[in-house]
Amino acid sequence: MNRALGGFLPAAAAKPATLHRAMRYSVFAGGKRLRPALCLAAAEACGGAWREALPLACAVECVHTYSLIHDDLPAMDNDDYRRGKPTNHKVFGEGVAILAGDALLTEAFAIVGQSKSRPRYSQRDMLLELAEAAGSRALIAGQVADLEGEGKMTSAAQLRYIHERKTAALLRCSVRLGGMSANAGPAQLEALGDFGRNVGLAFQIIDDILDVTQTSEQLGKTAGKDTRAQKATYPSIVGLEKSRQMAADLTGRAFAALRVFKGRARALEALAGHLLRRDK
Ligand code: GRG
Repeated sequence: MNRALGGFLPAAAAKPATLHRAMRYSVFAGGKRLRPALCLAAAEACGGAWREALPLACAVECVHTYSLIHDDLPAMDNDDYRRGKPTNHKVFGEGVAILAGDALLTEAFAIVGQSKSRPRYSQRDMLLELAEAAGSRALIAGQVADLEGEGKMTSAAQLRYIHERKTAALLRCSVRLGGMSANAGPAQLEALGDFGRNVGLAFQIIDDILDVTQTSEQLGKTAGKDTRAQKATYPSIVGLEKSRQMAADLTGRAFAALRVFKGRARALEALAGHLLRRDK
């Protein structure tokens, strides 16, 4: 993944070097590469070769990294640490951090534009898949609802709205793009979407749980931030135990969605299991 990402991104020395260094700083800051892993595993589940899914996996990671850089900005979550390192704007300044995020988002579409069409899916289908997940009705809608909800009473339904968009949309897109790279049939693509959505929701609930149960050192980012920002989280609305149960139920639903792959989705199963057990 790192080699492929390094190949797609402009070299650090390419002009404007500050911008390209800033883009690379966050892309190579030590993220878990969860979305790319899901993308490659989905391609394999559909009988495809993971190499064919690499460009799409890189594109999703670029969108994800852009969203983290912008989320950390003073105007949004105002965070000093991400992935155990100072956030992009702390190192490069706010202006360059905003532009590095913009450039990564744009680069993502350029990368999809370089990937191959498949018999069932054109490049246009793949571009639209990513655009929908990253756009104003999904990822950005979730971020807006999150911003507007700070300090206000939030219901469990509103929280689900936020998580489905802010977190689950890009995870769902990752597996669907992996499936598209393998020319997945309609039932397989539907199953991958279902899997991605449930894993995405479980992932976010676990993220909320870790925010209140782990230290900043363990997480590599500021722990306890949600509570201090008076952000609604699953633990704050339904409690820790119920949150754990909900994450386990969602993971169970994600596993159930994989039945259609008849044992060929082992990597996806392993990833979902790992997410439920993770401690950072
Ligand atoms: C700025 C449009 C815009 C959106 C920001 C990504 C995001 C939306 C906010 C960051 C805060 C947050 C809790 C988002 C939910 C998704 C999530 C859990 C991101 C962290 O993903 P990981 O753990 O990160 O996969 P790494 O660093 O491992 O890649």
